[in-house]
Amino acid sequence: MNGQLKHDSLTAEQVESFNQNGFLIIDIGLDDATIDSAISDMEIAIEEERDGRALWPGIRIQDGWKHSDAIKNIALNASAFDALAQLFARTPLAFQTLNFPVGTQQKAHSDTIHFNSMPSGFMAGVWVALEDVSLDNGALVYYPGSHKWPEYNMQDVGMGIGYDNYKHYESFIEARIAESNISPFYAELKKGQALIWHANLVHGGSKPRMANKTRFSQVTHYYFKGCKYYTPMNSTPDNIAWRQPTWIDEKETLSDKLVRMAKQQAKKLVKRF
Ligand SMILES: O=C(O)CCC(=O)C(=O)O
Repeated sequence: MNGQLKHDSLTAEQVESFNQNGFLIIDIGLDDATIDSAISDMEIAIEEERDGRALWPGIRIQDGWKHSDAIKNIALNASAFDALAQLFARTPLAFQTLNFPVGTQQKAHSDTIHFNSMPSGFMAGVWVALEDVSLDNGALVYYPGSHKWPEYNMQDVGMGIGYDNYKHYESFIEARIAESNISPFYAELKKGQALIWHANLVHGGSKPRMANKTRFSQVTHYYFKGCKYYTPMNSTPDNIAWRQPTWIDEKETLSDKLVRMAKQQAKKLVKRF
């Protein structure tokens, strides 16, 4: 991300609300052309993957920014960077994009099980609606204030590390939600709006009320400068699974960029004919 970051783009009330609730909804000024291109790049990627099948809840495109300028531009959106810089008082570093064509129905979790930092908590997600989102097409669901809970890991759950035990983590979080009496909120965002979540905010994807409706959306994950990064799900106190993230704004060589653009154009042409 080039250019100077602003540290005053949010009001004091917005910062306070983020600190209290663990999320903030903002407008990040995306233009329709960028959103439309991101969707059309997603459609190409999905077509390659789905092999005639209907769209299914778990489908997602990971790191589409490597192939799509529009997805990359959303990940590097200046308003999102300014807001994150102000909220965390460090320089944000985008490291992963996920694009979803339909509601995910993902169970409630905190991103701190997947991504954390030392010092802890310097991670955030920015979830962008690429079309209007409602309960009909499966809104993001979140639990305000849950970012103040402990950062639960596999040792808290009483299980060994690794994805095989992730379902036990999900049940553990479900039980914490039930005890907490926190009511779920649903992010019914308008196209172009963004929801910033704190790494420890419990969130997931609600079940769409209507089948076969798209819910084009993108989440970008950010770490912050000056930390070490790791994967709690695969870590024990004695053996930390460190991450070496690839930052999204790392420069591409000109030849790589030309090859990538040529491939993108070829795919668009194949799709058209
Ligand atoms: O988009 C959704 O429905 C949920 C996404 C989510 O939970 C995540 O990306 O961590």
